[in-house]
Amino acid sequence: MKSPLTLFIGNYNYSSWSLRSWLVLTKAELPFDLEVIDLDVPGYKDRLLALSDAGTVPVLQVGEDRIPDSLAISEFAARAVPNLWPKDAGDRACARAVVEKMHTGFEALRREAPMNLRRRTTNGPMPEDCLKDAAEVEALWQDCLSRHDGPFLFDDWSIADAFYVPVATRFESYGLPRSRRSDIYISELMSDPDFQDWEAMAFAETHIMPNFDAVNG
Ligand SMILES: N[C@@H](CCC(=O)N[C@@H](CS)C(=O)NCC(=O)O)C(=O)O
Repeated sequence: MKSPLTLFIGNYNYSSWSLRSWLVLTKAELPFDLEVIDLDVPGYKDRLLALSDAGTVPVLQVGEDRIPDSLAISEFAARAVPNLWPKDAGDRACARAVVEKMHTGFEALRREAPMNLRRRTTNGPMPEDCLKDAAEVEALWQDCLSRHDGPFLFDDWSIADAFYVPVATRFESYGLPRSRRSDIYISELMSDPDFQDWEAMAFAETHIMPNFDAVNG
């Protein structure tokens, strides 16, 4: 039977915003159908623009309505499953702030180290502005982790962790320097069975985006 929810995503290997929404819906245990749209192939933008004015994925179809944007999709899921955000009001506010920081910031890290799950490179030092962003991410993780017992940013898994999973993969893909504490957190995120399911789909997928594969190559 067709589910009332359909999540439209980009390629498993490259689409970090899709991964975030997929993880949130998966953790919420909300049943949903999935449609993958190959990015950067002829006609792909028209397909995206037919789904939303933004012309981006992810998009969640809910009956007749469509929700574009990973954060809006996360908020939709959290209305059905409130414990996707931390219970404590202060923690919940902080979690929203760190999600917002990821949603709008760390531009150099996103540009210079795009998510590319199949990628493993140690080709020399990454650009200075990218390393600066990575250090800022680490400081943010350190701050959250030091105020909680772990293993996640706000103790139990939350939307905040979903937003930093693609960042954790960038540390792995581009060999970004990190502290022991960050390394433990990254390992925690990478060993999550749901993430591993997604990663397996990325490894099985054959679509290639040469421009992304060439960044800092
Ligand atoms: N703010 C949006 C960003 C979405 C976004 O930029 N998605 C990328 C894929 S990860 C995309 O659709 N790109 C379309 C394109 O490259 O034309 C969100 O949080 O969902």
